[in-house]
Amino acid sequence: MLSRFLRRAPENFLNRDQIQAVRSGRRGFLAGAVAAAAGALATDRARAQGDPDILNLPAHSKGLGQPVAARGYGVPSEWEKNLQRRESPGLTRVPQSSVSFAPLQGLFGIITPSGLHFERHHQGWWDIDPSKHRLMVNGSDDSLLKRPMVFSMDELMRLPSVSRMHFIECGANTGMEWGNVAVPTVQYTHGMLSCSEFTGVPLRTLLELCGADFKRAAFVLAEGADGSGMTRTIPMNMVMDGQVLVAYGQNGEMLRPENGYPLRLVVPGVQGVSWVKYLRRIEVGDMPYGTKDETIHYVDLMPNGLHRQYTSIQEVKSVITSPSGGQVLLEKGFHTVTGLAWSGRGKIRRVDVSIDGGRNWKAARLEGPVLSKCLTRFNTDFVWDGKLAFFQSRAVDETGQIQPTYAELRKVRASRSIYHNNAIQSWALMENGEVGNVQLV
Ligand SMILES: Nc1nc2c(c(=O)[nH]1)N[C@H]1C(S)=C(S)[C@@H](COP(=O)(O)O)O[C@H]1N2
Ligand SMILES: [Mo]
Repeated sequence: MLSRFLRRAPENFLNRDQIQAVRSGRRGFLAGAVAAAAGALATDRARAQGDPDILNLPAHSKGLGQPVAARGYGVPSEWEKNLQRRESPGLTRVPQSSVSFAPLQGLFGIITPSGLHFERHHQGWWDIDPSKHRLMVNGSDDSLLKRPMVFSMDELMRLPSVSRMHFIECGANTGMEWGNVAVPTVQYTHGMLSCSEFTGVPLRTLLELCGADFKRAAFVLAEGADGSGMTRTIPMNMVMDGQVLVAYGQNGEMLRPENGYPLRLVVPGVQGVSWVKYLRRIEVGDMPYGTKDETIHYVDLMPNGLHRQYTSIQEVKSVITSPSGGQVLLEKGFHTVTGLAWSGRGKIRRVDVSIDGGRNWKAARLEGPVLSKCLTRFNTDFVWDGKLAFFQSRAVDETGQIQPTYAELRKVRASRSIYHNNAIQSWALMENGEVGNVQLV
């Protein structure tokens, strides 16, 4: 139950007076919850002896519950209503070309429930009739691919499938932080990030079926069926190792419409824009295509004034999701600090956590499983003495890449970027228990 108080969304902030009321009124309750969870505090005897919530039998212990299959498709508890994808009003100009952020502050483990998966649409989402959906595979000329083919969903789903757990992160995730505007919560700083088990057919299998000339074909173009004209170039070497999937499954069921139903590309480790949704065409070519979304969007303005295009790998990154901005620690004493780490280059090797703004670091526990190009959950112990603290996490991946500080990142990238920010995030824990977004220089 302690997490109930820690994991409050911004819409539900308490003001200082309310926090004080909670502190004085429910002290015993909170202390007991911590003791049960962590075994770190003595049980509050007075509470155990006098709390009506344990002494009185509630209605649900005395009557009949809901009938079986009252809901054909299950939904979360009424009590969890506040955990929602949310839009940032400041970012939304047109509701069809927008983002909803995943509520990272309230999630456990590494899988994002499909209904909370972030959404990024350039032209709105569709619920496409799968019986009418087709995938065409062709070559930019006939010598690059011998047998152009058109697949129905049924034909694709009869082919041998694989299931893999991977994160997807929009290249613009954490973009506002370049400008140090102190976005209030982790939902809005890092919530263009999700992780699912995806099921589908390796793109390589389809290209083999169609007789692609793998010696000359160096790139593929992926095209979506929505009006955004979402097309991206993907290097053939990524396809050849079998990791790129033409996916129809997400967390054990079909993709959600918002996430590309009935077919999307999965490009592990690569920024979200390459994971083309409503996938309708793959073209094999011998050079990069230079489409709209790789020339005017998702490019990085470098310090020397040049634009960097075709950035694709999402570099090693991590963030503490609890405690994080907008949450309030109601009690001194034991707390668990937890967060997520990921790298587009492979597995997470280590995550260090600092509570003093990066002066001292301690290796966190990796909860496991630790998978390649997948979110990794970490946690560590924290005993709060009521003083100001600065939380940071720093991830290291299996290739030895270390997550940079803002000072290090800005040295290489300057500060006019929007995209590809993997800097170490800092949260300040104030003496009144409130946690806020800060950048330390
Ligand atoms: N067809 C199509 N594919 C698309 C997009 C889109 O608007 N249309 N958005 C891209 C972007 S920018 C991102 S970050 C991811 C987001 O995937 P999600 O909405 O499933 O989270 O999808 C990518 N694929
Ligand atoms: Mo994106």
